[in-house]
Amino acid sequence: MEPFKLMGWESVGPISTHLTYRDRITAIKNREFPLGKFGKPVFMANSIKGTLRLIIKKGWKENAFNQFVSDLIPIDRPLLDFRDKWCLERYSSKLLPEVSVVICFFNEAWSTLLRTLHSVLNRSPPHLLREVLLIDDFSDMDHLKVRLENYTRNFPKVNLIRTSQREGLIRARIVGAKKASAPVIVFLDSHCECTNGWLEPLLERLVENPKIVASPVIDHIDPNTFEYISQNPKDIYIGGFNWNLKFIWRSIPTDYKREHFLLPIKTPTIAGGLFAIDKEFFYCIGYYDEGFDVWGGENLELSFKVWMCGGSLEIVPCSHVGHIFRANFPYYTSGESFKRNAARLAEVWLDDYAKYFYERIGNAEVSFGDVTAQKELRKKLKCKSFNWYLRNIYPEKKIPKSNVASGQIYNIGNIAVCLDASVAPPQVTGLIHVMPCHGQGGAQFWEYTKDGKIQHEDYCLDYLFGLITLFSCRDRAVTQVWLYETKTKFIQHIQTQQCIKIFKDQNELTLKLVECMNDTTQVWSMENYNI
Ligand code: LR7
Ligand code: MN
Repeated sequence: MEPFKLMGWESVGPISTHLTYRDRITAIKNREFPLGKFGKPVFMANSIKGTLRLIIKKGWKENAFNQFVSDLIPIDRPLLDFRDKWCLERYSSKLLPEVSVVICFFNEAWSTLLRTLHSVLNRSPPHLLREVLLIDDFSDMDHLKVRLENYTRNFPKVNLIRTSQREGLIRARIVGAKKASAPVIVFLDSHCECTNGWLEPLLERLVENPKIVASPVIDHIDPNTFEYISQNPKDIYIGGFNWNLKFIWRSIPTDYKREHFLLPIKTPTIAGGLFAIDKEFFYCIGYYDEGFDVWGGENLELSFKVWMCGGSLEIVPCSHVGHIFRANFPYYTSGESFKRNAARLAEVWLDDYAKYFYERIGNAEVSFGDVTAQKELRKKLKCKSFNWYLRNIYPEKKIPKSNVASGQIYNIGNIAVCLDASVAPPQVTGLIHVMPCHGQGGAQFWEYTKDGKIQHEDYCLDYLFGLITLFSCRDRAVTQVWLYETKTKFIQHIQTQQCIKIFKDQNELTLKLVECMNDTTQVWSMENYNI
């Protein structure tokens, strides 16, 4: 049998190197050598081959994280206490309300689901934890059937509830909210780890004001090594959104005033998976829109609704919960269902600002169903306008200006190709591509602004180190100024006086700046040109 090197062993005790991987894994499973202790990473050698490699691959495919590593880590692994002394002295569990913790899951791995559960059971003051509701959203994996039923039976506070059809996470959460018996509901994703003292600071906010919806700081659990990476409390992110109606993380505005960096921070939006809410308040604002399918949009719906209808959202720096951030979905969800959710959101809550969303999806017709009930609720609750929300809650949010042009930018010579900003999100700064035009906005939605910028969200077409790239827009950046002339249809870079040309590079299309010349590879069309 091939030797199997699982790095990181050094940290858990002496191990004889001649053991085969099976022996080693047995040893780990018998907890002779607990891996991932205190949130430490588990590294695997790249050279693993054979059956084991296939098992690891399957784990990634089914979960979009390294299930093999997760399975080796105890379901109740200890974590470090990340709390600052300030937090330790400030919070106690006295005089706080009881909670129902609701965890919805669809085909979650055994180890991650149970690690979530045990972190709740072990790290919540028992007198505050009335129940944990596990909502199974019609999973079909075997381990979530009888095995899970038998397991949860050992824990009187744990209640396993199954939906009778796949509802999607939004309606599954509503099922949980309706079943919850405690006065406060705390939602968690099914692959989280709560840290010591996570609950009390959240509840304290709801006691202060039941219309506050409180989110913990969401720490990262690495999807590959399962390292627990705590966010620096001095550098916490809050929520925002872009006009595609997706949630984004952003730094705290520099002029935001707080007496202490560990005090709760108001946030215009929350990421959506992890938060505490007063049950009565959640009921009053109509839970979520039940017309939302599978995934997405409900976080902004809740955020807009809470602020506009008299509540507020906060991130509480003394409360830390880890979440596995993964790069893709392990389950099927179509762009269409997100678009439908977003359209419902825009129709009900965005007033005139809905047009910016529709522009960004190519002004496509979306069949979003019936939203009368949601509109009536908004009226009944006398909620404020979206304009009020933007001015008072999210004043930093840039309202799209009236632009010279907006939409796709396509090449006349190759009429089917468009400028495309789709670079993987964390590295949005990067080379700009040309791709087949799809007419659906998104990464092919550009604005040509009055000051000569060619802009996608907060990123601008730039010319740096001899490359046409995408870079954060800056007010006085000379490298970001372009002239589009309606007569020649050239896109000219002002600083260098050169024009954008398409090159064919071994079947791949690339962009370069060259001397301006009347050639169809340099001729571009900007949609909706207004001046
Ligand atoms: O059909 C489904 N039914 C479910 O019950 C699909 C999913 N789910 C469960 C799933 O098992 C998980 O527990 O719903 C939960 C969330 O699904 P994820 O983990 O695939 O979503 P995510 O972490 O990628 O997405 C974030 O945005 C979602 C938008 O709908 C939800 O609000 C998630 O709760 C949210 N997660 C977080 O806020 C954690 C922080 C990450 C960020 C940003
Ligand atoms: Mn998640």
